[in-house]
Amino acid sequence: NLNGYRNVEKKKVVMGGMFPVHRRIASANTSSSSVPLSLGCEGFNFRTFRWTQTMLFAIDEINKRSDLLPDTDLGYVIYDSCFTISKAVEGTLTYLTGQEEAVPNYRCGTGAPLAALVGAGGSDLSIATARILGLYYFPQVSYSSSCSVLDSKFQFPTFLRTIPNDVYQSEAMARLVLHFGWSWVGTIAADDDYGKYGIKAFKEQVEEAGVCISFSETLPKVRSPEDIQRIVETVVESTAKIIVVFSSDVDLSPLIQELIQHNVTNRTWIASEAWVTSALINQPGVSSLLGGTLGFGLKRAEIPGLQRYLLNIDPYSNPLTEEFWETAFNCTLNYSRALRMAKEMTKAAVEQGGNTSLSRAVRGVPEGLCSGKESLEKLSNTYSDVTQLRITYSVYKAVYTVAHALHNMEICEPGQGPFNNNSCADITKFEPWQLMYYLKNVWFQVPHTKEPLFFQDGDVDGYYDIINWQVKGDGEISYVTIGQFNSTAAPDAMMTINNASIVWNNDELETPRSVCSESCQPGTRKGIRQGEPVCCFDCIPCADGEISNATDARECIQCTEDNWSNAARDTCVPKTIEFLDFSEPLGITLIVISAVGALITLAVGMVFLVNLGTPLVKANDPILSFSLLFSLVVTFLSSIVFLGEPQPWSCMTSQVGLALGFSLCLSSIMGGLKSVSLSFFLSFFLSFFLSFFLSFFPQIQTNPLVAVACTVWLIILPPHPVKNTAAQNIKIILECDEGSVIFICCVFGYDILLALLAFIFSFMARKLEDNFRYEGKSLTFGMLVFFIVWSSFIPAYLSTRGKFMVAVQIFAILASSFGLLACIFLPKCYVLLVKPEFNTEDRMRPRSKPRDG
Ligand code: TCR
Repeated sequence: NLNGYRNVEKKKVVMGGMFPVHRRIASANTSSSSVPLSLGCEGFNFRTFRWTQTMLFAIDEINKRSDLLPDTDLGYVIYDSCFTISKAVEGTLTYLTGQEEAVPNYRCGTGAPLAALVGAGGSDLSIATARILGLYYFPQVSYSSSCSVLDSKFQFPTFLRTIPNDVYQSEAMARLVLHFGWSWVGTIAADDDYGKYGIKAFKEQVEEAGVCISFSETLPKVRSPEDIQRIVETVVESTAKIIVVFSSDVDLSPLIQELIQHNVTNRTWIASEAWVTSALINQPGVSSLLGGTLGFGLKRAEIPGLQRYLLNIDPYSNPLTEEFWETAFNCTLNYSRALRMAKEMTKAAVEQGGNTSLSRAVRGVPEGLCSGKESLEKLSNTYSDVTQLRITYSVYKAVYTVAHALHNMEICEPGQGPFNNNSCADITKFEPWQLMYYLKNVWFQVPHTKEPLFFQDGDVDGYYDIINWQVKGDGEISYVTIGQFNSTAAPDAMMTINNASIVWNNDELETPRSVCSESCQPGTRKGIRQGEPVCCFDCIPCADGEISNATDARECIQCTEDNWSNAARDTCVPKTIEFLDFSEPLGITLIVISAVGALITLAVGMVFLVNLGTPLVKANDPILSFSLLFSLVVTFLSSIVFLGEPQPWSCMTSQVGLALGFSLCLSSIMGGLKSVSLSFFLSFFLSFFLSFFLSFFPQIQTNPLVAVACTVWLIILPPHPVKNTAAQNIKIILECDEGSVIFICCVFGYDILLALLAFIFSFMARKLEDNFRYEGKSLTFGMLVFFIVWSSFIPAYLSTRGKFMVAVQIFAILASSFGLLACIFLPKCYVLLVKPEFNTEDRMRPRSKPRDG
């Protein structure tokens, strides 16, 4: 009585259908002491049962049509794959071999040729069945197996599907994540081909774009509270606010229940197509967890008449409808069947006028019994909910695909067929590969939606609605389509999203952010954290002299030599230029001191000039005295040239002036001493030595060697101003570079030699002659001052920085010049100005042998 044919004369073809009507198989009896039986299934799934009924509805529709398969009636065999590979394989083998079907699989129409198998459900099931069916080149049209591996025509030669390949969905997800700038996401995948391949493709695309995966978890296929608990902990602990879930609703629902228990909120979930509109997930209480979810749904369609068909289901028509009814109304039909039998018996008995005891039993209907007349309309059940016909529509398309292929086979004109010798296939006894030919080349418009359907390598185009879960006032969630993804569009137009219409989790107005580390501001650079993804980093401030002017800079940039980083380290600013200026207090002081020094020297010169004829002046070779005074003026004035911004001329003048000034000064002193030394005690060698160095112009005492050396120095490697950027970071010190260290060493080394000699001679001369005693003493003293000043100069000079080095230099020059001036000329001036009575020939003449007299 399962005969689905309306017209007995028509040809018959049977179509197979396989649906995961149950969620799992009943737990196995592991004892091997008895014959193993095919396991029963449990967990009735209303949603997938709707798909089953949709197949029957479509077949019904086709059979009623006169333009599609006019001479053929479609029958069907339905198998329950129970969401399990073994059951799917079992069903396939049963289907192919035509053996006794196991309850609750049911068949309508026997003895007719088998057309394609519609379905198998999930990808892992389809992969298993497609391998078997492929052996016989038996076509399979799937409505929900979207896994990318199924597109291999080599492995699955007869597999076709009306659901887009998951590569499109993974790409769409990746684009969605990138669209909102999320760089830190967690992923959860089902432990099947759908989840694994889907999430793999997503990860690959997203990681290429620089997004990091915070965690990747796999949902257990079989109940495992520990695994669920572990995943919950990961989700709670992770800082990723975006969680991408590639899983069917059945596998995901235990995790969702557990997350609700843990009150997890403030996450945005990205749903794959399999759970995006699932009533199993969208149950009361999920709004705080799943509100704001974004996901991808297949094309939705209205199928007129489907709802009426679904509601008009006859509970008694087959074992699945019975179970459906019993589950939906939580009652049992078995009793009522028994009672119906009892009723009939009663009727018969009454007709026979006999015993009435049975009729009493009929009246006392026990609790929990279904009448079979319960109203499905009042029961709001996923089964009869036709608002989200997505997979359902895919099932509908799959059935029509097979029907159209059969139709094309049926209308084949003999002699114009596609097969050998232009033959046609006979619809009453065709080979599977012949139907496969027609299936591959099918092209039709789906009824009601007018969507054209055709296969490209067994696949259809990728089209998805982007669905947002928006929480309404009463806590219920509505699915709002906020955008589309279309794989056939141009790459940058594939995804369209209306950002404004999105409602985020907990009514947040702003797009949630999900980053591991906030981006690094200018002035800092990214510092990787060892062993963590690249999205997690520390922001390390740039070092002195380095800057970063962009956010998320990987490296700091070194400022150029003349620049230095500002306090914020985001721009290079010019270094401050430093030199000892005339106008600053220290500069002014130094100028005043040297000017005073020069003036005093000039004044002394005046005094000497006035007293030119006096014995004191005459006694000390006046020319030498004046050249000494002149050299002191030169050194005083050359110290002024050290000040101010160094210029080529000032560098040359200051260095050379100083060198020449000192050498003139020291040779004048030596000149005075020479006569002393020579006339009194010096050996031949010393006199030769001295005459070589000093006595080219004995009167002027300026050694031409020094002048020559200085000229060569100025021509070859002149002292010049340089910017010293190395000494101090934030300043450029303008200073004079000596040009040639060798020359400066030679010139000043010569000065030092002179100074040493002068010191030695004066020290010795101090005891020699009475006349010379005072002179010798004052010279010794002057040279001592000179040495002390310059030897203390060296450490002072080395320990100062910047413009103060110049100041130290000037101090040394001034101090030594003042020292010489004071020691040599103060006593003389004293005599000349204060005690002129001492200025007599007598006094100036050497005392005759004092010790004798
Ligand atoms: N493809 C999945 C299974 C699946 C599914 C669904 C299961 C899809 N959509 C909706 C239940 C409800 C998409 C697969 O395994 O390929």
